This record gives sequence, C-alpha cells and structure tokens, in this order.
Amino acid sequence: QMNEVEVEAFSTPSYACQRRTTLDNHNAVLTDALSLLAENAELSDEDGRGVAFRRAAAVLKSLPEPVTGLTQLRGLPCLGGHSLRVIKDVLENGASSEAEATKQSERFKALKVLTGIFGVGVKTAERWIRDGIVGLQQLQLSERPLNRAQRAGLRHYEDLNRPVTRAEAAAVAAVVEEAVAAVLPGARTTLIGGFRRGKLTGHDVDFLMTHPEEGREAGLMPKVVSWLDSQGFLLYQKTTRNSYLEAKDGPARPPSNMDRFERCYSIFKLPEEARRGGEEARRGAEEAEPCSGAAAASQVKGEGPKPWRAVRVDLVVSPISQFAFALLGWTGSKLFERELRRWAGHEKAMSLSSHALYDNKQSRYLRASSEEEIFAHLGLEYVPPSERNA
Ligand code: TTP
Ligand code: MN
Ligand code: MN
Ligand code: MN
Repeated sequence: QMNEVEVEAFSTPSYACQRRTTLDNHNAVLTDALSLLAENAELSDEDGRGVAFRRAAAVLKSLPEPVTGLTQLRGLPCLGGHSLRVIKDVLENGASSEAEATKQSERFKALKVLTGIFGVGVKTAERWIRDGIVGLQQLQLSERPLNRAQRAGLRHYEDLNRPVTRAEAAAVAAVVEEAVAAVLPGARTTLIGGFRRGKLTGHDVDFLMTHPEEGREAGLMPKVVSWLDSQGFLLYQKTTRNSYLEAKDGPARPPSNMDRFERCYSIFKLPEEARRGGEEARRGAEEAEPCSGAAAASQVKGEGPKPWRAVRVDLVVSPISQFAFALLGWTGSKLFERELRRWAGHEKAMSLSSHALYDNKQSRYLRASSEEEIFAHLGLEYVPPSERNA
C-alpha cells in the first residue's frame, strides 16, 4: 500500500536491569493480560511459564508509547509465541480471550481467594480445593487446623487485601523509626520494597534496618519487636534468625532466592489517627487506646467502626558491610531482582545475592557500599529505584 504510514519498530535491551522502567506504563491493557496469565502460571506450579509472561510484560512496560500493531514488536526480546498471541488478541479484539477465561475460571478464583490469606501458599490452597474448599466461609466451616499465621491471615483477611496507601506506609515508618530510636540510638531505618520504587500503594510495607558500626545491629530485631509489641502495635509477628554465618553453600549463593538476614514478617495494628501520617503517628502511638469517634474504614461485626487497620509489615536487619546488597536485593521489583542475578551469572560470571557479589573469574568478593557501586561492578548503567518497576 502506497500511503500506509510507517510505524517505527521499538527496540530495547533484553535484560530488565538494562532498562529503565517507570510506573508510567503505556501498555497497561497488554501487561495486565500478560501479568494475569503469569499469576495463573505461578498458581499452577508452572514457574517457567510464569517468568516468560513476566518478562514479556516487563518489555512492554518499558516501551515509551502504546503498541498499536504487531509489526512494531519485531525484534523485541522476550516475546515468545504464546505472549505474542495474547498481544495480538488484545490489539485486535480489545481483550485477551485466554486472560478473560482464566479470570472466570473457578480454579483461578479459588486459588486467588485462598492464597490471599496470609500464611497460605499454593500447595495448601490446592489441597483445600481438592477437598472442595473454594472460599473463606467453607474454610471456616470445615474446621481445618490452621497454623498461627493462617489464623491471623483469616482474621484480618479484609484489611490485608486492601491496598496500603503511601500515607499509611508513612505512618508505619514513623512507628518503626520510633521503635528503632528507642532500642538502639544511631541505628538507621530505610524504606524498601515497592514504596521505595515510588509505588502509590502496596500489599505491605518493607523496612531495612542497620547500624553504621559493624556488629552493633546484632540483637536489634528482637528488641524492636518487643518494643512494638509492648506498645500494642503487633497483631502477629514471626521472626527468623540470621542464618547467613551458618550457611554452607557460599554467601553469594543461598539455595533459593530467599536470603539469610534476620527478618520479621508481621501484621501491624495501625491506629486510625496514626494513619493520617507524619507527626500524628507519634501521638497515635502514645494514645494506642482505641479512641471514640474516630472514623473507620471498615466495620467489625456488630461492634461499630474499628479505629485501626491491620497492615502487613516486613522488617529486615543487615550488617552495614552488606547494606548496599540488602538494599538492592529488597527494593525489587521481583523481576528486576531476578534479571540482575541472571545478568550477573550469564553475562559476567558473577553471583549476586542480597548479601554479596562474588566474581567467579577472579575468585573473590567485590565490595560495595552503595547500589551505584554494585551496578558498576556488574557493568550496568545505574538504574534508580523509581526506574526498577519491571
Ligand atoms: P514484596 O514486599 O513482596 O514486593 P514489593 O514491595 O515489590 O511489592 P508490594 O507492593 O506487593 O509489596 O517484596 C519486596 C522485595 O523484597 C522484592 O523485590 C522481593 C524482595 N525479597 C523478598 O521478598 N524476600 C527475600 O528473601 C529477598 C532476598 C528479597
Ligand atoms: Mn511517558
Ligand atoms: Mn512490599
Ligand atoms: Mn514484603
């Protein structure tokens, strides 16, 4: 055709850690469909397919403009046949029939509801579904034995499935900072995870704690946890000890993606007045008593408005010598982290973890006291947190 407008093809490097991915996604319809299929694969024990869909979605998230035709995608990395079929379907029909069918499927809906309970993983959810339990009420009626985490997860199901706002994250940060200052003056608290990347909402709030003098961070976690508990801020907590020094598999290569820092998975009781954030958070802590008249976002059955909400909070402690690696490893996104490790291994013969970077060719650890230095060691251009939203 003579007068067909030539649309330029996109191009982008193949590792997500070589790209800048902001929250300004110009292809949300496409990436929503691919992300849903990724989630379904992950819920079906098909992690390989899950990663393939996540990588495809990440490529589209990094494009500067909306995709209008398949020809623009020629030459882009990470777009396999299946992902391209999904993209084609959305471009031609406005929606992906596969994603829509998945969304409607009873199995997917049940897996979503059940794994939406804090403490319930895919394996447990599958077992329950096999026994005919596909919803919360059935679960409660079944009188299945639940562990402590699952009981807390079920009790606070509604709150924990409501996105955490930035104001709420700031209020939690004020509480955590007060706790840290009270138990170890000089220790530092850093917001990590999605909120560090600039996300407007999150499923939890993540913090990394350290002390500028190596070794002074030892024992910090139990002290912070017991301070928080004594002030009435904890609905649930499970602390896992640091197992890094006992690891036999080499510090840069933990057996899974999990690292070995001392960490605490918790559920905070965030008072309503603290949720207004900033200065008021402190007052909220001092008057933890549920106060009258406070506006509440949700109702407890028959008891009137609830003057607090439950919020998932993750706490991690690292020694200062590993701080940069911990910061990089806990800022995310999950795909960005995975891609960093893949880049390190496949392109640089290095092993990257949240503890260290090991150079296999030189047989030595590469030190770093900032994220910038780690990117430099890896031969990558520095990508700031707000551009790690792959
Ligand atoms: P999440 O809190 O699960 O995710 P997020 O903060 O990016 O997004 P959300 O709004 O849903 O909370 O994880 C935070 C980061 O920490 C993520 O990049 C994965 C990383 N991480 C772990 O979760 N566990 C680990 O053991 C390590 C090493 C990293
Ligand atoms: Mn833009
Ligand atoms: Mn998070
Ligand atoms: Mn988290």
